[in-house]
Amino acid sequence: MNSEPAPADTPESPRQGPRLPPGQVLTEKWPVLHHGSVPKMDLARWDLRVDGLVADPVRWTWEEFRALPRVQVRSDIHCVTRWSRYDNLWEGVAAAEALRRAGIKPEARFAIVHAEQGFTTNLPLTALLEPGVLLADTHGGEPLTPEHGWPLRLVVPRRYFWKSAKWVRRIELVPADRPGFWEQNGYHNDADPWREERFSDW
Ligand SMILES: Nc1nc2c(c(=O)[nH]1)N[C@H]1C(S)=C(S)[C@@H](COP(=O)(O)O)O[C@H]1N2
Ligand SMILES: [Mo]
Repeated sequence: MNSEPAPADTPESPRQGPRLPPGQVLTEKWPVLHHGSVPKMDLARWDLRVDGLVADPVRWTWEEFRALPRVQVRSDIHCVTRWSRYDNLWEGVAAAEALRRAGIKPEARFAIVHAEQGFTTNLPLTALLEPGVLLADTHGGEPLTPEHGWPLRLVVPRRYFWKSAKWVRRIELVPADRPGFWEQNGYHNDADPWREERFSDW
């Protein structure tokens, strides 16, 4: 397992190559895929936490989260089940902005993203800090629908879409990598679509 992000993954050296990753088929539909059921959610009880290896663990209510500085990002979706969907317009809060507010400790190397019902996914901290990675609450100018992650999902454009956790509630910064739900169930730890990192070898 390679814990260092590849040099080509850094914003300083954007990936050169085709827009459509190998083995993918373009679609204009937006399939719904997840394990388990769509959670019922009461916004009055919703919160988002950033904790673990941070100086000041934060907990935002929905109102507080909505008051954070916002960004718009247009990005492509690449699902491991071989569909890709171009030009998705997301709006929300940059993951880097949210983490910065909690004060990232130098020992933090990985992030465990926690969603409703115990779902998790893991990413190198550097992957979460890349431009274009955001905590999104709208898609195409409309609030997310429940099945696509309302009220809030992570969007990580440069990884297969299972890393883009729906119904996100917590980002935990940790010193060492820890495979998440799909990563424990046969999916690749790194999930780079241009390297076709679909499934793990173990
Ligand atoms: N909380 C949660 N998020 C999840 C999943 C899940 O099972 N639970 N599945 C992932 C997978 S495998 C995919 S392909 C995408 C699908 O997102 P979509 O339904 O919006 O297309 O969500 C990802 N996020
Ligand atoms: Mo998936």
